[in-house]
Order: sequence, then C-alpha cells, then structure tokens
Amino acid sequence: MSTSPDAPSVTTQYDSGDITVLEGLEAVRRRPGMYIGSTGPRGLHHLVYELVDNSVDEALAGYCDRVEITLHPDGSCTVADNGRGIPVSAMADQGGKSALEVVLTVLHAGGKFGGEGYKVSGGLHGVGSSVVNALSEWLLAEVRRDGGAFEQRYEIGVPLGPIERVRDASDTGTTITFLPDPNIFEEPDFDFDTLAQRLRETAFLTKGLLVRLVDRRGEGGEVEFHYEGGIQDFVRHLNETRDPVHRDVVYLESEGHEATLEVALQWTAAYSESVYTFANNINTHEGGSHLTGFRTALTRTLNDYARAKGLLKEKDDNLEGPDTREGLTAIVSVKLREPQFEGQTKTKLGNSEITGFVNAAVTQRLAEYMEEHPTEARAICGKAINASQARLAARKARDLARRKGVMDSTSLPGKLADCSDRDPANTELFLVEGDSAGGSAIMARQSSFQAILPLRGKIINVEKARIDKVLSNTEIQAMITAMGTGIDEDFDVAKARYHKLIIMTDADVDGAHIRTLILTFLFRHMRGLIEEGFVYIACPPLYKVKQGNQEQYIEKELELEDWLLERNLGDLTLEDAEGRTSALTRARYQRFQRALKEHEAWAGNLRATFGGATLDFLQTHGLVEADASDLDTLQAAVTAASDDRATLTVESVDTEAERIRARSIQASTGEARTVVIPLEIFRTRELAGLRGARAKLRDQVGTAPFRLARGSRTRTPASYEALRVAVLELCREGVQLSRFKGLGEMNSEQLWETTMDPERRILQQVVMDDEMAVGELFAKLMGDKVEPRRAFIEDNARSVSNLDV
Ligand code: 0RA
Repeated sequence: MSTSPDAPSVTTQYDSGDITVLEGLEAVRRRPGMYIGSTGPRGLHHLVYELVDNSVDEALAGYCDRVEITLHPDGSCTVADNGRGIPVSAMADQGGKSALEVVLTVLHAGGKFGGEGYKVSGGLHGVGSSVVNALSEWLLAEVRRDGGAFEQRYEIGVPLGPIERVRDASDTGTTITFLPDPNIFEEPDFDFDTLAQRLRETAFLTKGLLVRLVDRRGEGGEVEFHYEGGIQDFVRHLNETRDPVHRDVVYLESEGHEATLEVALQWTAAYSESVYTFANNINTHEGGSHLTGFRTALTRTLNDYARAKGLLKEKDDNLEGPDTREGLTAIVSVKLREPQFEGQTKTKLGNSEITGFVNAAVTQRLAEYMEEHPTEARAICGKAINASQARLAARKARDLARRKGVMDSTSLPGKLADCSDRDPANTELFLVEGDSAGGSAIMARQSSFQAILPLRGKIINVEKARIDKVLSNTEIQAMITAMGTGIDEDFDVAKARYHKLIIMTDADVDGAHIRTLILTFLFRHMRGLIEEGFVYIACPPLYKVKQGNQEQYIEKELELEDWLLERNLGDLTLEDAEGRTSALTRARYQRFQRALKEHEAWAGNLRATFGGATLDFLQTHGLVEADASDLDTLQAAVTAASDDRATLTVESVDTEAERIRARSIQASTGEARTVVIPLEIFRTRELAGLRGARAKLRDQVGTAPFRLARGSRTRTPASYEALRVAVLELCREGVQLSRFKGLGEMNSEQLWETTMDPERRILQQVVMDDEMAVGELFAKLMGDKVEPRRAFIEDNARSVSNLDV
C-alpha cells in the first residue's frame, strides 16, 4: 500500500485542481518519510503533534485555550480544540472548496488562512494537516462555528463527500479524528507516555493553554497539563528533583524586530547542566545560534559581576563557560518568522542573527537581575567559582589518572578477563554484577571474543560526585581502562576496544540500581558509546519451558504465551455456534485477540458513560446491533429481542429525554431486570466502535457458544473472552514450566545458554530517543532527592531494563 496509490472510493468528477491534490497526497503516501521523518513510532506520533501544533497556533493567536487528545480502542486518535474552527465556507480561488478541505488536502496550505502569519513552523513540523490526512485510513473532521457543526469524512486523504452541516452548535472549535493507515505505519500503536512527555512540553511552552490527554483504550489513563507560569513552571518542574542554590526562577523576555525571546533559569547544587532550547516551540536538541548567544551572555555576565564585586580576585583566572553552567537548569525559547533548521536531525537553529539578539538581551537582563538581587547573585557566582576550582582539581585528577594509565589501555585492570581477538568489531565486554556471577561468566564465556569485567558492589553515583571523585573510584577506573575510549573531552569512540558493552545485572531492585548507576556514568561521561549503539543490556530469562524433548528459555510472561500458542495452536479445532469450523492460525488468533481488546475497551467506555447495567442488557439480549434511529424503532427492537430464554417488554417511554425503560424476565429463573436505555447511546462513536469490533470478532472466529478441542480434551466457552481463556488453557496442557530468579542461581552452563550465547541470548540495545527525558530520568533516579528515586526504582524493578533510555 505504501507504494501503490489507492483508487478513491467515491466516484466524483475531477477537475485539474483535484488532480493536483491527488498527486500531492500520492507523493506523501509514496514517500511518507520525507514528510514525517519515518514510518516508525516517531513518525506515527508526529501525526498527533502536527494536529496539536495547529491548535497551539490557534492558541498563540489568542483564540483557543484548550486542546484535548483522545486515544480510542480502534487505534484512532482525536485532537479537539476550542478555537475559532477552521473556516468552512467556499473559497472562490480554490475552485469553490471550503478552507477546511483545502487545509486537509493541499500540501502546506495550513498557514495561508487568517493572514496574521502566526503559523511559525519548520523542520519536520508544519508539514500540515493534509499529510496526516493522506496517511490516515480514514479521517473525520468536525468544525463548530457560525452556529453549526460541520463534518467531512476522508479516506487516505480523499473526501468521501462534500462538507455537511450536521446539527446546531453554540460553541466553536475544531475536532479531528484519524486512524493512521496500518499499511503505512509499521506499528500503529500510540504510546501514552511518549505523547504525555511531549504534550507536557507543549503546555509549558504555551502559557495558559490547557492540554488534556485521555487514553480510552482499556487500561485507561488521563493527564492534564496547564501552566500559567509557562517556562518558569518548566524550570520549577525540572528542579523538583534538585536542590536550588537560590530561591527564584529568573525569568526574562525580550521582543526584537525579527524574533521574541523567553528565558527561565535557576542554578542548583547538581553537577550536570540541563539547558534546553526551543525555536518556535520545537525542541532544538542540537542547539544552534540561540544557545550560542545564551552561553556567551552567561559567561560574560557572571565574570563581569564576580570581578566587579571582588568575588574573583585579580590573580584568579576567568570563569569558563562550563563553570557558569554547572548545575544550571534553563529553558531558552525563541520565536522567529523564518527559522532555519540544520543538523543531522534538523534540530539545530541556523539563523545567525539570533546569536547577537539573545546574547544582548540575556546579558542586559541578567546583569540587571544580579544587581537587584545581590544575595542570589552571590550564590550563583559561588556555585560557578566552586565549579571552576573543581575543574582545576579534576584536571589534576585526570592527569594523574592518565599517568596511571586509566585513560589509555596500556595497563589493563587486573580483574578484567580479556578476550584474545583484537578486532573491536568482533568483541564484547560484559560488565557483571558481583564477583560470583563474574566467576561463572568467566567460566561460561567464549574467550576468543568475550571479555568479562566483574564489578564489586556499588559503583559511585556520578550525579552526586564531581569528576575528580568519580575518577578515583576503582570500579569506574577499571571500566574506563577496559573500554579504552577515555571520557569527556578526551573521549574517542574510535579507540573503543569492544563494539559491544553488555551490562549484566540481576533482575531485582539491586540489579536495577547498579544498572542505572552504570548507565548514568555512560550517559554523562561516555555518551558517544550510547550514540554509536555500543551499549546493551543482557536479559536473563525468567522461565524455562519444556514440552516433550523441546525446551526453551523465556524472558517474560508475554513471550511465554507466544511460545505456547506458536507450538500448540495448530492442534486446536474450533467450531462456532453455527457449526462453522475454522483453523486457528497464529495470524487469525492475533487478530481475534486484538479485536477482543478493542471490544472490551469500547464496552468499558460505554459502561463508564451509560452505566454497566444498560450495556449488559444490550449485550445479553443482542441489542447492540439493533436499528434504533428513533424511539419507535428502539421500542420495536426491544420487544422483538424476546426469545425462549427471556421475555422483553417496554415499561415506559420518556419522549422528552429520549429514553425508554425496558424490562426482561429470564425464562429459566424468573429473574426480572429493569434498565433505562437512552436513545443517545445508539448515536455514539463508542457504540459504532463496539459494533465494528464485534464484526471483527465474528469474522475471525464466528459466534458464541464455541466448541474447542485439542485431541480428546474439549471446552465449550460461551463468550469471546471465555474462548481466549480456554485456548490458553488447552495450549498449556503437557508443558512444564520452571522459574529462575537471578544470575546467581544459574550455573555457568545455564548462564552461557541463556544470557551469553549470541545464538540464544536476548540483548536490549540502549538507545536515546529523547535526550531531555533521559537526562531528567537520571537526575531523578540519581540526584539529590531520595524519594523520587526510591519510588521509581521500586515501581520499575523489572521494567527499567525495558526502558528505551
Ligand atoms: C485560520 C483562520 C481561522 C481558523 C484557523 C486558521 C484555525 C485552524 C486550526 C487548526 C486546528 N485548529 C484550528 N483552529 C482554527 C478562522 C478565521 C476566522 O474565523 O475569521
């Protein structure tokens, strides 16, 4: 699908303008990566940001103060705002099409309406809603304005019909719901935390905007971000896990001819720097001209102040840039008309005129602040002076370390069991927790290409110690020497002695802690190893399963299910209520499971809104599919649903509130039930979703009750959910399961088989998806405050290894 354009599913007359539109959308579908970066998770989430950014633009223009993002059970997503609503009237210069249709079908049409030109965007952003539309299996646009609600539906970017007024509406706003095309996206599942992280950032950067994210896919989840303090709140939030050295978050803003600037900053007792820059609300991970200007201003202002107040004496050297940023948390946000984004990931601001503007503004305003707040100014300078002294001490420590050979690999650490192959591309270094596991690993390894470095006890926490202390730690010294790359400014990835660094710790709280300590060190001082993709986490298995003469190690619960199904599903026979049999292939079962999950989620949403009793009533009596367009048809459907199991009657009808009261009497037990059924339930998206999911379930496995057999064993599940349970039970028959706890419980042979043998082991590569999130995670885990760390480690004792840190 990603390469062959679909025919539009409606027949319409096309004029030349339409053809251009189709060609544009086709180009997007043919090369989606060009427009959204990738068809992986990043690109998928980008679709949401694209729509949210449009609502943010409406907010920046002053017309919108809330945007709500909802994830639905069928994989679709809604972005709704309370702005003016995209115009729906016909545009003369667009062949009579509505602005809405133009925005949704013409590439880069977004900024052309409204005239104010506030649409500030660049890089991957601002590609426009039409790209989202082109990459969606379907999209439904609803606009509320001019007293009405208007709708238009699309499939893969092509309108199914003209825009229609569907009802009256007193409010205004735009609501777009879309289903990412599964033919385009590798894995069309939105990740709640990924969205939440980015949406929180959006809320910080858009003072006063309420951003709500709601997960309706089952597990549930809901967050709301709303910051009246904007980026000042952002800094406060980042510093929740740190100890500030002065009370206020310093804030400054400046408006130039070509750009506006906002800066918020506060120094803390930490040793690392957390400065994040944005251009037009886009996170400029790679920095650029605004960052340069900001840094220059800091260095100059702090030096000037410290000299003027005698905090730095004549004999003292100037503070260097990094000294002034030690422990600094800052947000630098610029907005400009035509941003140029450069760099590998197009997240480096190129506009050179911005450097001088930011430099001048920050220098002036920060100097003013310091003059007016001498206590704070002294604390800030004190921190920088401390940092500069530590830098000198660290230089000595590094020289000393270098002399002792820590930085090069002329004298390898005694504990290292090295491998014989000298080609780094072939070799791997295991960092192993504890001497005993280290011993087993040395026995187990293939010594030609596998080296082992046992680490005794805890390694030093680099978030809480300066580099001179860190370098005197023997475990750290051993790691540096063994890897051979050096650290910080001496770091050189070309000198790596191994191209795989594998962290092997127990699957318990202590193991998670040690792993995090190691990762923190690598992130702060040898980040290049992570960036090169050299760092891995070993995943010792939790289970061993055995069936007949076949056995296998399994890492987690979910894979156990996979293994059982993979091997045994083929032996099952399934017959549905109508006597149809179907072969339960892996693919069919997977589709069934997905539909079941979707069905459960839609039902959950309906229960939450209309009450469990009503939904149960509709489901038990086969009324979900009922035709209930008005009260008469609803009544008729209820009465007609009577059968030999139950008798249904309508007790009363409330025409005002559009609902009926219905009663059922069970034939076998005489049990009576009364429920209220509002007509509205039949008009909801959720009920439509529920019907859709039921159709999918029927397609895959037929209707309940079922007859399931494996050899002589049979089950007769009466519902889809019971069918799932029965399938798993039958697949589990005759399988033995044993459970491992830690590395220490395995002998060297097991350790080799499960964790070290390249043919059988499972490694997780450590990748940095979002540098800011990773930095903050480490600050939280390893920083000054104990509580956030303890809470996190205890909650995530196992899953820390699964984080894409
Ligand atoms: C330009 C003009 C007008 C509305 C918008 C843009 C608009 C676009 C989006 C995209 C998402 N939400 C949005 N809300 C509004 C209307 C101009 C007018 O009413 O006069």
